Amino acid sequence: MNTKKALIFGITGQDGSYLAEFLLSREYEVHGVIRRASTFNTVRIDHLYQDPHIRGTRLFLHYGDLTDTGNIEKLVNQIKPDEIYHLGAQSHVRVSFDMPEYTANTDALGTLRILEAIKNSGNHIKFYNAASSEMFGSTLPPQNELSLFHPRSPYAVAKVFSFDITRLYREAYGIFACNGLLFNHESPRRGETFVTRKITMGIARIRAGLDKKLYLGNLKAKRDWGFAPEYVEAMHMMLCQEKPDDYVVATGESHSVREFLELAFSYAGLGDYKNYVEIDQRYFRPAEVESLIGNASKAKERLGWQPKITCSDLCKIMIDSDFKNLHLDIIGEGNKILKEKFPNKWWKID
Ligand code: NAP
Ligand code: F7E
Repeated sequence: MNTKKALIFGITGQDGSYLAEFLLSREYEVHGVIRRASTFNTVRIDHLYQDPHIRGTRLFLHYGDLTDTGNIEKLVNQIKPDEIYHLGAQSHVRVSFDMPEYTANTDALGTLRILEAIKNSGNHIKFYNAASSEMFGSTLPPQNELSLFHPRSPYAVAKVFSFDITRLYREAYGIFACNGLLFNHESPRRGETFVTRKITMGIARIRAGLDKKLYLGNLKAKRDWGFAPEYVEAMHMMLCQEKPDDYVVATGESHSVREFLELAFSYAGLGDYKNYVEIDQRYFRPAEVESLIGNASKAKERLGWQPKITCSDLCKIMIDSDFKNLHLDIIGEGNKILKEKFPNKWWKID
């Protein structure tokens, strides 16, 4: 059998970890780029790690960084992947206001560096770029592939560059390059400072008696929240098409942060969130994206992609997981939903 090789930038992140698991389940050889850090940053992929000395190992990790052109060129030339999934980014919107230059270097120029490496290699490599619904910014919902970009953060501006440069390399050099315009997607592996995970973890900590309050920013903002394992399958589907293209991936359902809070506190049996939540100005952004609702009709028609998990399901899945992490009795509806909706799931339940 001819094993396909994938190279993942951002393999240690939420999406990278699920994508690696998915591709390994499809018999791929998976190479991932990790950053050197003084503490271990591989916690999301530790369950996938295989000793490279063992025969048949299909997961390989390489040190690298999106700001290091020579390293990227070397990895692309040495590994000779069939597919590259570019999921690496400084992905926190609020932090991008504190570190705009670093965010642009990593998220915008990082994409260009990979595309140049692909072009210069002369190899036929399919490329997936993680664009973002944040690029729509203040464009009114629902948003689809034809909606205007009006970015509202240094992160979103950098992603607009990454989107445009990916499309340009497709049109100018014939590279099989796709942009996924993914709306927010969450999971038990979501970074702990993004709002859904901050809420589900905060609730678990309150239930465990570790915290009394949860401090948040703008509760009015609306997001289209989906389930990350379903979204990484869409990335792979894009690279399996005959022609490269750009796709919105979303649920089409939108909720405010306040609604997510109400769902979460009610499921956890804590009652009114107002008894626990306080507003802290530090979590507001200099410019906000008020409302995102994705129209994923194109992904449905052309890729056959359709999500199964609703926002309420997601909230239950994440709370069950965070209760388990703190050794609390879990409520169990989230785990039941996972079993019912994914009898053949390919990822480890956290
Ligand atoms: P994430 O959990 O924050 O993971 C980001 C990954 O990028 C991590 O592996 C991180 O490494 C790596 N990284 C950061 N800076 C890097 C650098 N300078 N060089 C190399 N690697 C670097 O993000 P995610 O939620 O999985 O999202 C994956 C991608 O999709 C990102 O590009 C994000 O912007 C985009 N996106 C996400 C969503 C969403 O809702 N999740 C929606 C649309 C688009 P460390 O682990 O070492 O930090
Ligand atoms: O914020 C509000 C905040 O940080 C969602 C990234 O994956 O998705 C993500 O970006 C909303 C915003 O996600 C807090 O103001 C209120 O309106 O969870 P978030 P995000 O900014 O939408 C997109 C698609 C990406 O591409 C990004 O990489 O929640 N909010 N209070 C808060 N947000 C945070 N983080 N913390 C709060 O305390």
